[in-house]
Amino acid sequence: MKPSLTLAQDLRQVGLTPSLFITMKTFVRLFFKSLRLLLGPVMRLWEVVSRPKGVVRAPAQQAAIDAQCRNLALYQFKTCPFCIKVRQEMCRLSLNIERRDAQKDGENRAELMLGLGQPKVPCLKITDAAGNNQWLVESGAINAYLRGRFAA
Ligand SMILES: N[C@@H](CCC(=O)N[C@@H](CS)C(=O)NCC(=O)O)C(=O)O
Repeated sequence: MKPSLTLAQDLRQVGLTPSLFITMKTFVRLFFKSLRLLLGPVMRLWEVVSRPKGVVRAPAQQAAIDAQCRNLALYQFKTCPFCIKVRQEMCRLSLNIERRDAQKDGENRAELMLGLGQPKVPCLKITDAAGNNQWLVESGAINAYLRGRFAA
């Protein structure tokens, strides 16, 4: 990235040269990327180990809930702790909701950007009978919605 003239002037005011700024930015990006690479497998393992037991329903009741879940989709990142929190709730409530990776899959990310206007996850896409979509964010709000709609 080539800093603009005004940015370069702003940087000089705080005692940074453009090249030092770029070096620092690259270093910070690398640091967070390494952290994600290291913590990712740990988070995934923790998710598997702490996965709650799902509620067991009569087959007809589960089939009815599965049908309702077809109108829902969770946009998520694999190792985002807030997404894990929602996935754990989905397991607890035995909800077969489609999970869409919005981190690596460009098509899912584009859909999320179009619907929500920002790449924020977790995000639950709720489609009503008329085909209208609601984009629900905040893990706590998503879990409250799922519990309110599906908890026995
Ligand atoms: N308070 C929110 C926090 C969600 C959040 O911070 N998500 C991060 C991923 S862990 C995100 O969407 N970041 C946007 C991005 O990385 O572009 C919640 O509970 O859902």
